[in-house]
Amino acid sequence: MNSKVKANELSAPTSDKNMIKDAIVRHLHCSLGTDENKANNHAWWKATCATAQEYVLEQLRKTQKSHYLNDTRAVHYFSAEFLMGRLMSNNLHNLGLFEKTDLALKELGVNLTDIMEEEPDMALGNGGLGRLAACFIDSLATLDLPAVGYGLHYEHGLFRQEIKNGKQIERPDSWRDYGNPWEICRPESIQEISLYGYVETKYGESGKIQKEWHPGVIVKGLPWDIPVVGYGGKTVNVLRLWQSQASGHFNWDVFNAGGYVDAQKENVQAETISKVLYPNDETEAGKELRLIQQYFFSACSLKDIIRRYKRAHGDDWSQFASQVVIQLNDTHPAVAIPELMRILIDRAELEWDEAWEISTSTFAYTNHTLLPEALEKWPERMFKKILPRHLEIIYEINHRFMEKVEQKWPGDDAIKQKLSIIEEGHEKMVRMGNLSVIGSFKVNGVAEIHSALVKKNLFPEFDQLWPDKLTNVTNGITPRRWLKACNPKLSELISKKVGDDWPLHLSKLEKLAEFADDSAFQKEFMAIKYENKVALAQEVMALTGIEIDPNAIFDVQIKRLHEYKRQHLNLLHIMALYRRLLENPSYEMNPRVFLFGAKAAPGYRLAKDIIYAINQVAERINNDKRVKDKIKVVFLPNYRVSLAEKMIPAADISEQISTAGKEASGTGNMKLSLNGALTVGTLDGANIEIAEEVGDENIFIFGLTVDEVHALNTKGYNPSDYYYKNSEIKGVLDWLETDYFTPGKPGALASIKHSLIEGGDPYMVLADFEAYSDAQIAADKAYSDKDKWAKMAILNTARMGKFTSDRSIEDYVDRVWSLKPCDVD
Ligand code: 26Q
Repeated sequence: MNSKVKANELSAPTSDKNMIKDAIVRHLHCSLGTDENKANNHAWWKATCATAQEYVLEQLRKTQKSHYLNDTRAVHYFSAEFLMGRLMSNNLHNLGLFEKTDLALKELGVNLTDIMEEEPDMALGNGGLGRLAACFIDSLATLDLPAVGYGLHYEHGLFRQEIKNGKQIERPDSWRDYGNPWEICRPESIQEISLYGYVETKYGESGKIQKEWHPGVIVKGLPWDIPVVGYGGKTVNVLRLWQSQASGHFNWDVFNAGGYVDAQKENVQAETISKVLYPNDETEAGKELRLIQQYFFSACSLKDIIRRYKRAHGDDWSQFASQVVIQLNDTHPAVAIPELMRILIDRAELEWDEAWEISTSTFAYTNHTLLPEALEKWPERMFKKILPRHLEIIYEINHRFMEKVEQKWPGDDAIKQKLSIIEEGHEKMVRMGNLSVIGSFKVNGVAEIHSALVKKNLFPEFDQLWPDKLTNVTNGITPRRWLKACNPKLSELISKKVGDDWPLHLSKLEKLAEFADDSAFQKEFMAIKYENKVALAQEVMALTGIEIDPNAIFDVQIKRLHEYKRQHLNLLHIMALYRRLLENPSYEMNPRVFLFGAKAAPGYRLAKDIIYAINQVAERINNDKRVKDKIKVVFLPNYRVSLAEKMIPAADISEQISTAGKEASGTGNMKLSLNGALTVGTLDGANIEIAEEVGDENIFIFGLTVDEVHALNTKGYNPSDYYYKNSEIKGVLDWLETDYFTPGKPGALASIKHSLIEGGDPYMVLADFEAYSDAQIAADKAYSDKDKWAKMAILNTARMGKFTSDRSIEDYVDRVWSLKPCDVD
């Protein structure tokens, strides 16, 4: 997009505090059947949401009218996950109603920040990929781009984590138990989709082969719309989430065979489809229900898009690809590719080539991982059972593609094997990554290094076949949620210095650099950090009973638990510091609080062991008087978007310590740096671009590079070398085998040592340990110089402009989508 984000004057809605006040009271009375005296916080929250929703729905109506009248091209963001978090604060900020609502409630004797706590997180995602989708739809609406988010209306989002005796327990998440005030049910747009059954081959009049799929089951998809409010409150797009229901079609065959109860059972199964979000758990891979989920929401969404297209264009398919672009968020919705082909060929009766041209001009695919074990594959047998016609189409796509490969590399069977959608082996598998690349017109990675590795290592032959297909769009985050809403004090200070349009034009933060050396500004900046730390300390006390000192360094590692993210590297370093303090009570270091937030996939044993180890080490250190509070370790349970919003503004240090080449991008790294935390990180994912922006002097980079990791692997990596050569490494690893941290249970933490020694340390924790320890010493030294630290923190905030998700979306518009904004009003 050439036009920069337009100066989207905060169109203060023509409402004032008194109207809001009246509306809240009206909703207490008329929607909730209570009154100002009886209402509890939950009722106040609901009434306030309903009030905001009045403004939201008015803009939604205008937006939809405007998109319809202009017959605009739109992007359809297909994602199995949208990690929306709470909506009230964000919607009020984006509508420009936050202050007015705050005042209105104050006059009613109610505190807005208190009632915000009533809102459950909408946790319909695992982590980065799901939150990215949420940031992107915020930016799309903010940039007035016609867009629809499509996903699943899970009854239960990501599990709620409890910690019992140091261990993770999973509990069901119930985000809609008392009703969700933002979502709108749309029974008028129900879709029906088919599953199972068989394919009949028929011969048409002209001798043309026709395929007819006779499904075994039909399931209904009921859409729920969540309005997505752009900043400035003009465009309101929708996030449409599908709930599965049993279709009214009674299965008479089953009934007549005497299986009345079985026929009912089918109803239960239909409703299971959207019951629960799968945690990203490799041990759970290949589950039938997960493939059904993917097909269910992809097929419902495609039908919805086609219904809307036909309303304007009838049976003329020639304009489809110029009106519709579909972005596949990873391979999770890739089955949409054969589904569109099926509709075009079996239903619209187009010729293959025409259908393929339309289809491959419609889809684009974002890759989020290089880890081979995370690339989606489905057993061919399972595919055939659930989607028999789609498997046939996939074979046809593959057959035609193999001819192309033969032309390019005649006689080269190794390349054919590698590029084939079908993986041969004792069990044939359908490779969703290959299908996605072959079926899309663009493929992007999510950070420069990641996209380079996608080209070089993951899909090099595809890059040779289609040199313009693979591209990069570096991830971003919405500054509305991740600075303005979550860090109001810093936001106010920033607005005083650079003006108040930085949430729309994040590069305006650059101006803060002029004040980086200004000691008065440094004091103000760090005073806000301190206040945020005080607030977090209160939260930590309430959640864990652990007392932490806001004067200590707050060192934060918050992300899903995975070996490649190396929470255990952080832990081993904490143990090493503890050891140094015990051996030398005058060991010099600034007091530091290590804060963790992480969920482990329920079946990921070592990840759960690492959580347990963090909690056991915390227990021992926090209660050891000899430490004199120089180290505190806190594991905050149930890390989620709303907890991130409290931790990020209070962080001094951001831990971004993945093995180089493993973290595709990271987005937490951007959020923390934007809020003035300094990164201790490897040259991985977007850390590299963050370092480029903030400058090497304002970040603590350490460890092996991608090339060095590769070289060490080639040479042969032997973790025992580090164990025997570095007495500190040996000390802490051996410590894990004692009962020092698990009284009475020696060996309870041994699995971590074993994974690093006998297990071969696949993520090179030991190889990076010393460099990490040195980086931490450098960070500690820097913190001792208060002015220097303040300057570095300010420069981090000042130089994060690149990482607004508005920029990411503009890159998608330029490099992938070719979209135009559509004015509303
Ligand atoms: C797969 C199969 C079965 C069940 C679940 C899954 C599954 C679910 C979610 C697999 C992966 C995910 C999520 C992946 C993810 O969050 N990736 C992250 O995406 C971010 C946004 O691009 C990046 O910043 C991170 O680097 C990347 O790890």
